[in-house]
Amino acid sequence: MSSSKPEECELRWYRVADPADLPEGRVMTVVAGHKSLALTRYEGKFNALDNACPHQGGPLGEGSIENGWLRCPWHGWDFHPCSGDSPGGHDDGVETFPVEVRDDGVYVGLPEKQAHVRTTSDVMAETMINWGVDTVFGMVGHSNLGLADALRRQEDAGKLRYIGIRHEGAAAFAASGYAKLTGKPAACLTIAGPGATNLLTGLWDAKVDRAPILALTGQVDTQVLGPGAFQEVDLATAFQGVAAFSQTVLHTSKHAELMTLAIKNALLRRDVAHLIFPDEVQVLPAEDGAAASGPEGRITALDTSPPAAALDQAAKLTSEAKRPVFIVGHGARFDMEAITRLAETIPAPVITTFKGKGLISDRHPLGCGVLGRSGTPIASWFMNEADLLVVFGASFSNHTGITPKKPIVQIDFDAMALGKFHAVTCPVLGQIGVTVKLLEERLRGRTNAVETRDEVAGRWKIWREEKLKREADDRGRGISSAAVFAAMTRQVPEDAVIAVDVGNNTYSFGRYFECTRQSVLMSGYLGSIGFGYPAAMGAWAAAPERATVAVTGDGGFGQYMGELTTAVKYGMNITHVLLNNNELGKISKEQRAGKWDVWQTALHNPDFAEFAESCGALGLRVTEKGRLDQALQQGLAHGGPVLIEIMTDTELI
Ligand SMILES: Cc1ncc(C[n+]2csc(CCOP(=O)(O)OP(=O)(O)O)c2C)c(N)n1
Ligand SMILES: [Mg+2]
Repeated sequence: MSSSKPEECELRWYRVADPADLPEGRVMTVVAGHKSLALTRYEGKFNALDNACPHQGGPLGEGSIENGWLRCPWHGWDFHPCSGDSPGGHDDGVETFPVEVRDDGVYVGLPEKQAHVRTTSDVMAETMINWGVDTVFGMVGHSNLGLADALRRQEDAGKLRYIGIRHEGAAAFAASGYAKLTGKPAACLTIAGPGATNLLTGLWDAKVDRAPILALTGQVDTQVLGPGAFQEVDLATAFQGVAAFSQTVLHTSKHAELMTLAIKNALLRRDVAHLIFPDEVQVLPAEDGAAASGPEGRITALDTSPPAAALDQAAKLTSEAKRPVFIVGHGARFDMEAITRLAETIPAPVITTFKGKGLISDRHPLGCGVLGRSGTPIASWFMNEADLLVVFGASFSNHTGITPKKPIVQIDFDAMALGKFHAVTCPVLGQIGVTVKLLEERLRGRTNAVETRDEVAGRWKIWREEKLKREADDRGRGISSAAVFAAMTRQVPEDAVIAVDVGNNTYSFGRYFECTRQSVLMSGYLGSIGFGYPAAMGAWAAAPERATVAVTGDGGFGQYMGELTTAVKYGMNITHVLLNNNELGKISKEQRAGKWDVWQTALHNPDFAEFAESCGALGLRVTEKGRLDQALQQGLAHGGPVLIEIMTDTELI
């Protein structure tokens, strides 16, 4: 081994097999460092050949030695098992590497690894990091390996976190949950074709709820783009509807610039940005000195003030109103301190939309809970009694049902959101926190508002008495939803992030769970079942220090059950509360309401708690109301993934 030949000095030796592993006349695959090799034993000699057939990359180690030739398993081309030469003197043989049989095994010598040459993918990954996009949910595979390697380098450098999911749909929901919580984009990584199309539902969820998201999809080589190669889907067209920005990365692209533009589009338009990476472009060496890009000089502060006239009118209307009521939506989630202070000085009761649930504590003397179909009678009472609605960052969905019959001051940072479904009295364009402060200055305590705190307390008293009655309901067919969410109200920590799904379980959560300062994430406008669990994974990635809770039904969780293994793999501290009524309960209810037959809504379920255990999580099953608090306490204290399966009555919602 200690040879004086210079080329041998540059070899690094790897032990790849035991001689007994490979009988005479056979071939096997071995790996030396990062290199895959076909190890043959022929005429008493061990030989190491490049494992990739030069024609289509067929794995020669999976071939066979027939009549003195090593045969490629994919297309039957032959190579000499020792020299790697082709028959008939063709020049398409495979490379061979030196082999030594030592006392402790068979060794292969490979040239010392070359220093990594920075690629276009590296430049783009560095740009992502510069923008703070440091979390990626995805699945590695054939057509994204060059880009994946660049992400791996960032992860090795401690600058990025990668979470390998089991279905790309979960990657998009996780990134959507991440963005709904933080306002910042995470990225999803997929292969071409099926991996990319699997993203679409979660991307639509993010888009229609105005959450920024970055989709990075592989693609076949540009050389074969068009005729329909394996896993080729015209991704630009497939993503056209969902992506505000969708570009293919080319050899000639300005790579850093493309990534910066994609992230800017995601962030500023609160939408989906998509980059398509043909296979070979991912590993192109970057130009000498190619600089990564970043946010410096590319983005402005967004704390814009409203026009003075709009502010004057808003202040006049607010100061004159006797019963002004505030309604806050998801868009106001980062400005609640200012809004709550203003509500206290006026005083104005504060209602939230369903997506805004928890933005004001249900214990706050002016907090009235959720308005609309998933809401409380307190909220609807105060809206109906109001003589002015001041609406912050809400989108006026018909689920919320903000009445167009009252005078409305609408404050939003998105001009398109103002007067979205119907005219409002006073549309105000400005960053919400800034606008609220200016409004406060204009008002200077001038208010005609009546004191409503006692009325708020009185309405809560009536509603809480009603909730207690519903908690006590028991038909012997499972626990009532009111009891489940009363126990959750008692047990879930104040700083928790709660990701909910879609279904009767979700409506009941809206109605019965009382928030203090928890953050609630949901699939609002798309209303996709399956969102809850992967969104909780996204929330955990964004804020692992907070307790993370998922609330789903049995139907919704059925779509992404595999992700429980992801939660176990990454040690995600997620407490999953699963309301099992063995039914697509919301659909049965709709069928009944529409006078249809109740048809095909019954579900055949596994024992979810046992399933959780088999995944390596903690699984708890609750069949009695009296066990709810203890199970929640145990689950929340566990510190890792927990599934609490609660057997619920499908009618007690
Ligand atoms: C992806 C998707 N498919 C179908 C639906 C229609 N849908 C809404 S709720 C629901 C039933 C959900 O059942 P489950 O999760 O058990 O909740 P439950 O109503 O029983 O509490 C279905 C199928 C949907 N919203 N999203
Ligand atoms: Mg159900």
